[in-house]
Amino acid sequence: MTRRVKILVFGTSNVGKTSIINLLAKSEREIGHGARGCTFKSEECHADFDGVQYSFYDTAGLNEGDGDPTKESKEAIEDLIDLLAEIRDGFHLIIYVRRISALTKLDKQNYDLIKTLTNGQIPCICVNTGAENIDPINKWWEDHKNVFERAEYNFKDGLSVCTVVGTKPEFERIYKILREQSELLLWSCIMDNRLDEPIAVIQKNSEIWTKLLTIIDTVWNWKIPVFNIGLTDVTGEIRDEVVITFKRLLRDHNFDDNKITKIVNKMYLVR
Ligand SMILES: Nc1nc2c(ncn2[C@@H]2O[C@H](COP(=O)(O)OP(=O)(O)OP(=O)(O)O)[C@@H](O)[C@H]2O)c(=O)[nH]1
Ligand SMILES: [Mg+2]
Repeated sequence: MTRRVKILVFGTSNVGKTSIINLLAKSEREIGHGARGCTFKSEECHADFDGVQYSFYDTAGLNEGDGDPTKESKEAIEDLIDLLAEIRDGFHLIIYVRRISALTKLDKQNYDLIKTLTNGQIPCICVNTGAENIDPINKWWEDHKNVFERAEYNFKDGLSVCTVVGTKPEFERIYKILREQSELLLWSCIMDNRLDEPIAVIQKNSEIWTKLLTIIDTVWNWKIPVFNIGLTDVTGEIRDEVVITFKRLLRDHNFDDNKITKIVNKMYLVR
């Protein structure tokens, strides 16, 4: 068993990713109050439970692409790339966070994105926030998990929880109890489903390119030409060509030259 269990917390903006980490790590990181995203940079947050040390990686929310990525969505994807490149050993578990609601296209896009990135190898649990009116709290997941299965999600497990903090003492009295129940459910689900050893997200070979293009395509709906070559065995020359094309694509989407160099170097240097 490795020393620190690493958990990637992923999902669209404003669904409660930071709130979940605050609950588990007993931290007070800033949470969102409006329509705008709140976490813009991935952050590592430590927690201990049952004698085991955990690192949670809070990510910036990824939102639906409309072909015209905003500054925030560009930064979110760059930041995710940085994080994946940095955490070379990989992760023991992914927590996919969403708010209780009907499944949307965006849910599926984000799920497919994380599945593609991880080759489907790292177990992923689905945590649905906003269960304050459900009794018992996990009933929503129990009642709806087959909906996810039918829609071809492949979660190892899931939960419905409440992670909100009350803004008034009379609200907080109730929310506190619900958060305590949620915390126990979360830890038990994490312990049941995490790997003993991490799996690296980005492997040594240049499959990274195909993955990265898939990410960009998924997140921003960019129209990106498919490279029909065996990217796992590309020679230096072809690889250089891929890099040139990739740089051009980033430039077309108004990334400045420093950022482009930074991203390309990051991708190239991974392992
Ligand atoms: N009703 C309800 N609101 C919640 C729950 N969990 C979080 N929230 C609220 O949802 C809003 C967003 O929470 P955050 O934890 O900042 O969400 P996030 O996913 O980290 O958001 P970004 O960093 O912007 O991607 C805040 O106003 C929270 O109070 C919950 O279980 N129930
Ligand atoms: Mg956040």
